[in-house]
Amino acid sequence: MSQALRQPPEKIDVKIYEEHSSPVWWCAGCGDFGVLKALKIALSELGIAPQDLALVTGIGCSGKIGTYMNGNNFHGTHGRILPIATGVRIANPNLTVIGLGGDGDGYAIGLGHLPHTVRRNLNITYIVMDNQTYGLTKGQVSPTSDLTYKTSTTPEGNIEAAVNPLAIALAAGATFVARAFSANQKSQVDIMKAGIQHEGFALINIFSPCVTYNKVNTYKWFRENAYELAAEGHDPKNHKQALEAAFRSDKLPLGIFYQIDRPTFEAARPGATETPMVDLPIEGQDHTGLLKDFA
Ligand SMILES: Cc1ncc(C[n+]2csc(CCOP(=O)(O)OP(=O)(O)O)c2C)c(N)n1
Ligand code: SF4
Ligand SMILES: [Mg+2]
Repeated sequence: MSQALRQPPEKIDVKIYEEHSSPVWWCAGCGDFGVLKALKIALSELGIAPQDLALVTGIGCSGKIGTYMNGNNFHGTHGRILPIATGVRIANPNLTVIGLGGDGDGYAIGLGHLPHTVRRNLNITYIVMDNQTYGLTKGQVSPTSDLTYKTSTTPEGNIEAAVNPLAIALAAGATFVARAFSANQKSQVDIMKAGIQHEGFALINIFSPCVTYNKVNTYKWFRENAYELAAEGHDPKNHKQALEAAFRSDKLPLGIFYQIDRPTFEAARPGATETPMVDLPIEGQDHTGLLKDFA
């Protein structure tokens, strides 16, 4: 359905996302708290109830977010958020599918999945909580760590150039690419709402400081080095401008870099309008071969 024809959503009480959640074990001050809060607000404002949500989470401090809120949570294996989210989305297109994980999960072991999920343009929102380190395993270097960043595995400083996930997504044919900062609640909520409502794959990279291990990319550092793209008249339909913003390194732009319409995988797939896989009867299908191979 086009955005114009959609009925305005009915807001849901944000407290509903706090029901059935487990105690939060993040360090005090962790940037992921800001992401969790913004996500709950975005979902409540969009009127998406927990039972209509599929949260596919990775392994890392960030990946715990799925157990800290109410919704259907698939806590997968490290680096496999996108293939799992793809399966969920294809099997049940009635769910709002949101992938959530870290920079290590998504841009190291899981990086190979990113361009392929991007070019498929499935209706999935992928939120990466980017703290430029491996938080859960005690602060090793990550694919988005700055050059010279010192860790237990890079005692003399990181000598590898960081990956540029936004540029990778843009080059692969992304229809929605954005970046937020976990301490900026209002703009983060707006970006999340736009990404979730976007018809297609949305990559949202969120700077989410690790206060325990990353002593370089701190809240103060982001406040001094990040700025809002919208303030300089950025056109989110302009691919060249989006790429230029993605490659900017003297200052870090925040906001929606790029958003265009392109048919989703679901819409382009023959038979997409037929009964979703999840509603097909299981009787009459022969799974003995599969069971023999995997059970
Ligand atoms: C296949 C596999 N390899 C390695 C690990 C160990 N491991 C767990 S979390 C993690 C990295 C976490 O970093 P990130 O994804 O950035 O999440 P953060 O903790 O920073 O939020 C690693 C390497 C694992 N669990 N599984
Ligand atoms: S180690 Fe870092 S990323 Fe993990 S909970 Fe603590 S502050 Fe957050
Ligand atoms: Mg990380």
